[in-house]
Amino acid sequence: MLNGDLDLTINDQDALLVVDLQNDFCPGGALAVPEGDAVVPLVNRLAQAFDNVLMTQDWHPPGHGSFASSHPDKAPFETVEASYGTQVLWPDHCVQGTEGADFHADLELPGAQLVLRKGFRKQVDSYSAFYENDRKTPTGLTGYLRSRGFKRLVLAGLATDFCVHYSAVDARREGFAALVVEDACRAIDLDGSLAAARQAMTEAGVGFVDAAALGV
Ligand code: VGL
Ligand code: ZN
Repeated sequence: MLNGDLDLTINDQDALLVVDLQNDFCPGGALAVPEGDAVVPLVNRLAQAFDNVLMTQDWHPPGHGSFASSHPDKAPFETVEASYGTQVLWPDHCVQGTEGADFHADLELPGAQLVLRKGFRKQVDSYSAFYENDRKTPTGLTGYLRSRGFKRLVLAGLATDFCVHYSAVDARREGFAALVVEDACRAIDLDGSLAAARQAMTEAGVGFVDAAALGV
């Protein structure tokens, strides 16, 4: 682990963003991330080290355009050309109001200050907590973080190569420092997506640490 000149001291201008720690992304769920549930105890401990904890919740209407079931003759993990570009098709997951969309039962973030729901527009997916997959429609997170005076986003959760990746890169694009706590994330790793995500995050100036480096 190369920490370079990363600031490893957590301060009140840092926000911890806990990404999509929901049942459907955990073993037994509809879009299970290998070992997705394994990060929950570490995320709980991390949260205690931060004054500010924010969460995202993947939150799709039934029949969402990112579901393979919405496309005749398509199977999960194939792709489709959406109006905004290539979209991976997923098993139905995180449908609004279902148990699969609930947060993992062992997640203990009583002080979380924001739950940002994303992916609620039927025809547009949203990996990033900042911009939907058309890369144009904002979620409002930039304004929230700016008006609260945050300077850095520290990311944990699921999945490293999709929602964590896009959120971290967009945080940089919006002018925030971004730090991914690698051992508090797990990846889907579809066709080399983890390696590609690491490279994209590195090029965007995202830092990587393990929780221990932050004293957790
Ligand atoms: C995610 C695929 C589809 C994620 C969400 O949270 O990384 N991945 N929806
Ligand atoms: Zn989703």
